[in-house]
Amino acid sequence: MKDILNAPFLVEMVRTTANMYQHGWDERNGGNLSLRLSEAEMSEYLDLKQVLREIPTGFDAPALDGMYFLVTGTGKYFKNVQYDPARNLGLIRITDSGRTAQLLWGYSDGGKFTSELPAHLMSHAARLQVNPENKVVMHCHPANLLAMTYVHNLDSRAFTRTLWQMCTECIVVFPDGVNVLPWMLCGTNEIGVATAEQMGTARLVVWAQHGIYGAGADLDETFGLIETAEKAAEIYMKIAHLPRLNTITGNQMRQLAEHFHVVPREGFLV
Ligand code: 2HA
Ligand code: ZN
Repeated sequence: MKDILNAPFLVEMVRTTANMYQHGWDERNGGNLSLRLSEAEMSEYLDLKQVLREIPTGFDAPALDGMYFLVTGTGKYFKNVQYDPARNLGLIRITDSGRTAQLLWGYSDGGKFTSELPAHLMSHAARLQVNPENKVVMHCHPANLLAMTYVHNLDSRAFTRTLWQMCTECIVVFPDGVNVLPWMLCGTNEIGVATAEQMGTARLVVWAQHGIYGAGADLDETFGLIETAEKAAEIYMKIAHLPRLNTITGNQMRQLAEHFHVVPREGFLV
């Protein structure tokens, strides 16, 4: 077997968590990340028949039975993933209608997956229905998006329109917009269900006064999605208290959508 620490998916996961930390999105144990893997990707690195431990998940996710995920560990710091991936990450196979996670690698100090596993797995299931290529669910605490949830109307359409107005590229990068959830208790099945429901119509879901969830086909794309929304929120927080003399108009956004062949979320532009 080849060394899993050299597997492209693991290298990319480590680089992404380090990068997220460096962006200030994942203080202390903040944030969590899951990457769906195929058997083919892992077969050179792991004996998939070797189950180290079985860990109950506490919820149902029948659509994910038999799927594999590389997931950050509960209580672990993104800052440290690069120094000890086997301690801070775990590779699990979902079985038993989603009720059990079979640990195949990682969580080497006896740990387990993130407390936000419900939001991750339910979001994976929701995004897979929209896009079978979806592989990533990413959660973090970017400062400007968080700040914005204290001073901006939390209506998803209003929030999206403001972000779209802040940088020309926004409507092209996330034409589906962002959905915003009011403050809810984190780490629960309830916030998982609510997040997954919102993931049906957008790849970005803001948790008011907490952070953001992003979903995408790979780590790079999902990182870029959150990075773009966070940049827009940064502009907003720089200008919100100043008189606005100029903006990106609806007509200009329509030109962008047409030119870059994207379809803005129904009803959000008008
Ligand atoms: O502890 O970010 O939402 C990690 C979190 C919880
Ligand atoms: Zn969080």
